[in-house]
Amino acid sequence: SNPASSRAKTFYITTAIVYPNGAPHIGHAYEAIATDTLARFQRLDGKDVFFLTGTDEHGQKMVQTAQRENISAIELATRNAELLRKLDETLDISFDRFIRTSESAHHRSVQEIWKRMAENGDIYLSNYSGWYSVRDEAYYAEDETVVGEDNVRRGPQGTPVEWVEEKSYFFKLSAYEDRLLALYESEPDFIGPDSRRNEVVSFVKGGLKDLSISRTTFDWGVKVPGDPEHVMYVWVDALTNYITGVGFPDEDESNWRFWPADIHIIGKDIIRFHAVYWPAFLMSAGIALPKRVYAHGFLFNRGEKMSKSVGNVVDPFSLAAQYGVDQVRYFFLREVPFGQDGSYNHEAIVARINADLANDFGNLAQRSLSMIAKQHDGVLPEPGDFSESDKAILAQADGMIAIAREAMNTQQIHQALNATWSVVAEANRYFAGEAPWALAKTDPARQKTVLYVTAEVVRQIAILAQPAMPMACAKLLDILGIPADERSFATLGGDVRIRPGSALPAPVPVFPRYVEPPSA
Ligand code: ME8
Repeated sequence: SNPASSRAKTFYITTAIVYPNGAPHIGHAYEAIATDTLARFQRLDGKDVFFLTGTDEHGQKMVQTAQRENISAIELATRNAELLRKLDETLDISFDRFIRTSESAHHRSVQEIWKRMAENGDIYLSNYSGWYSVRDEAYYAEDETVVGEDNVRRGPQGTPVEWVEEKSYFFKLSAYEDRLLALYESEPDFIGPDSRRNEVVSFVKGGLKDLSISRTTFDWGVKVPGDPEHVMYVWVDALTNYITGVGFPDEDESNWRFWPADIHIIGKDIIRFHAVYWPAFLMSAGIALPKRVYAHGFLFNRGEKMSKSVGNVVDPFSLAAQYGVDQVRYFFLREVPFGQDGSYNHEAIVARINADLANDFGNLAQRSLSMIAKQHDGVLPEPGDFSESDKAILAQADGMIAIAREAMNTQQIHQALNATWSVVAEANRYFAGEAPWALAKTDPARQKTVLYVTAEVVRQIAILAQPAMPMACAKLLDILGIPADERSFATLGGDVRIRPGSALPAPVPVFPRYVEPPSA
């Protein structure tokens, strides 16, 4: 037999890399949680997954913030990169590699992609003059900017722009217009969701100008090969992290097998860099293109943009501490259709915790398991023949995985959870309808079947909800007596059933209600 043919299919997924110019915020937490959920889903579904995340440490924004704080750029980057790693740890983010663009391996990788683009004839030296937003680290055409009532000229994301004139290397982006349009046409899934795809296509159809890709007014970046007076434009450096992360330029490194990436998860504000510049750089360097770029929406606190001046910046560490990690993960994933903007507030979070988790899923598990504990000495009873209602609820549970797979393959995380929670609701109706507490006296054999069927449905829900809520589901699967090596999606769909006769550990509540702390 050929060992290669039995090897699992690879799945390479990335987040955007974060500017470590401040402490990580809720938008960063949101992107990490969603990407982690997609990664965990594929792992449990049998893929060989590589999940990359990290920090984007160079550029003018970092230099300016460091100057304001009177520290060096590397000190600023290190401090905030450590905070981001701590946040990832707190939120159970299962990354395989955390990359920092200040690493020497990354400098080497970026210099190599530059050389390949130059060898292809796509880089030339000239003079740049135009508008630049330090906050977006982006160049804008004059007609993309407007002067506000405050006399400040701003770019399309609302950040101030300044006039820049300097000697600069350029990338011949204009030469890639037709090839990019052909890419969007032949690979309709390259950009998602559709609204973002349309935005990119019309931007490219509007005409592409060559892109300034080096700066000489500061030196915090990757040096241009052969011309160390220039550092590379931070986006050339940043985008390249996705190939450095799997070993570029060492194409015989074992992780290189993960390239091309299956998906880059990013926010909607940086779609242009990922869906226009990045494929053009890769085409120029002769490197395979990622299969898909998916942009999520922005989060708003009570519908308002989070900003330091408004004072509504919520610290993701305190959110996790207040509500619980799995609760926060579940809330964002279920509440916000992935790809759209979303809003969060205390009442909405508490409603999800108490309704979906404590009442619906938590109670179903707790009531059935404590009946098994008290009335059956903690041993999962042997079922009798299945009735029509048993078969109906089992069929619903068996059908979840196919629906979830389809939703997750198009990043519709909320739809996978919706489908799962509709089975939670069905299972509650089944449990209430069968009334096993009454059957204990009237028909004990039937009660055993109902408890068995309920435990099997709870098992499948808990297995399928692991990507969203890894800790809580692990705890629930522990008290269902499911061994660690029987928690993958291969056990879903009805081929495998929970085993009767096993002694279960004492049930503990997994989804407590949120109770308001007493006010001071
Ligand atoms: O853009 N809601 O870094 P970044 C949801 N370094 N997502 C948000 C958000 C919000 N309020 N605010 C930011 C950068 N994000 C670059 C990326 S990738 C090669 C380089 C998202 O720290 C944002 O859209 O400003 C991006 O995907 C990520 O957080 C990092 O943002």
